[in-house]
Amino acid sequence: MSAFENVGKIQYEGPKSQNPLAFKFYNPAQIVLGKTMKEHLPFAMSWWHTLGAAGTDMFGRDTADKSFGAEKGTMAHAFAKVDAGFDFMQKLGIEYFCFHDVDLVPEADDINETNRRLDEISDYILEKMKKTGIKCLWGTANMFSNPRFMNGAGSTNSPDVYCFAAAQIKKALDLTVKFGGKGYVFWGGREGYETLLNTDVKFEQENIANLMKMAVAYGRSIGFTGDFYIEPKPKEPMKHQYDYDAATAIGFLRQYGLEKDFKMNIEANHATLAGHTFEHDLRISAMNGMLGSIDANQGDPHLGWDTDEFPFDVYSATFCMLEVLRAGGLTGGFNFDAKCRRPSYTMEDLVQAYILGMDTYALGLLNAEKIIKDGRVDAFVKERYAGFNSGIGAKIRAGKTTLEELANYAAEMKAPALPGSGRQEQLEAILNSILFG
Ligand code: XLS
Ligand code: CA
Ligand code: CA
Repeated sequence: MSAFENVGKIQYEGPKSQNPLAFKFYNPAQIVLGKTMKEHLPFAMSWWHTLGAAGTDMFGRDTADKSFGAEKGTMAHAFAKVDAGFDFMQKLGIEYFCFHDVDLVPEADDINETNRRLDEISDYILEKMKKTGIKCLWGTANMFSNPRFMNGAGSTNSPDVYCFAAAQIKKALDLTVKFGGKGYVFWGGREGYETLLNTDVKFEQENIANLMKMAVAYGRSIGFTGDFYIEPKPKEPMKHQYDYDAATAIGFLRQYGLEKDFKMNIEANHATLAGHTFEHDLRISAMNGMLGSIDANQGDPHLGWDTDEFPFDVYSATFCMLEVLRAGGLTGGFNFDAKCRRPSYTMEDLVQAYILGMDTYALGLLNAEKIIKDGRVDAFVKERYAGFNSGIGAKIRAGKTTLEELANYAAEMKAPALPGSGRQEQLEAILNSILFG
């Protein structure tokens, strides 16, 4: 019996519906700016949170039952998770999933046995994919849970551990290719440091870059044509993580010649942990041609850690979708790297959480469409820089000026006029009238 036996296929019922098991805003077939909502919003299920996380925190054990009728830590449980996961995705109309290697099977003491288990489960997953049409968004290797990675994976001080990281990446890439995954993620959870007293940062970063180069070479050799992603995060579990934010990660990729094979996987909660807005990191990625995929979740401004909540903040989803639409869409998708709050422990809560997330992004998309069609915000930004369209401004933009020439220009003017109001409050009011007017 499936854990979601009592849940039927989730349907769109419209904004007035009071049915907690229906979409209010996500209407897959609805056309928005020439594409269906489903095409705009390729949603993915995170294997780890959805089928694994059961509420354990620093102070208490599981509240949810994610045994799916089998004993945890066994292959029977791994198979039960596949059945539950595909049932769940089908009921919600979710087209993709994302996984870490060790989300799929219990890790054995011997990596050869772990790999054998992965072969077994991936055959079964592949069968399910063929039957249901569900696809893989991205795969990754968990290089942070096992104690061997206490000092990092690519950044470890141990060459032996480095080889285990390589072995896991190789296998996770094999699986990603087997599933036809669109992307492969590097999230450097333990790639960072606690104190410079014991750390050679340059040495560690060079080793990480080498590992990534080997991953690209291997991936391309087995037919992986998708994107590699870095998923930035400033801290947690490490005090300082190397992929602090999009700007830092992009600089790293360029320094080591990896920028052609990589894009960003931007997680909302990680951007805010870095002291940015979500849309900031999306903009930085997009303007560098590196906006690949999104981990759709949100943090809590009152808590300083990675709470991985289901997205509920419609303003944030709106600003996100504005960036995504302006960038021409994602090559990846929207992965709900999110978990229910600990007291929301039933399977129905999980279904409702995904409905909330999907509805929030549908609202974000609809709002972004309105803002773009209204045009006032875009027009203001264009006008704000219009001084650079002619005269000395145009010459500056063309890169045809010298510092002396500009200094002489300034001297002749004696003092410039003020540069024009930023009109932030007016723009915010316009936004509200577009959204709620
Ligand atoms: C943890 C990360 C992780 C990555 C994949 O904070 O979000 O789950 O998405 O390793
Ligand atoms: Ca997170
Ligand atoms: Ca994530």
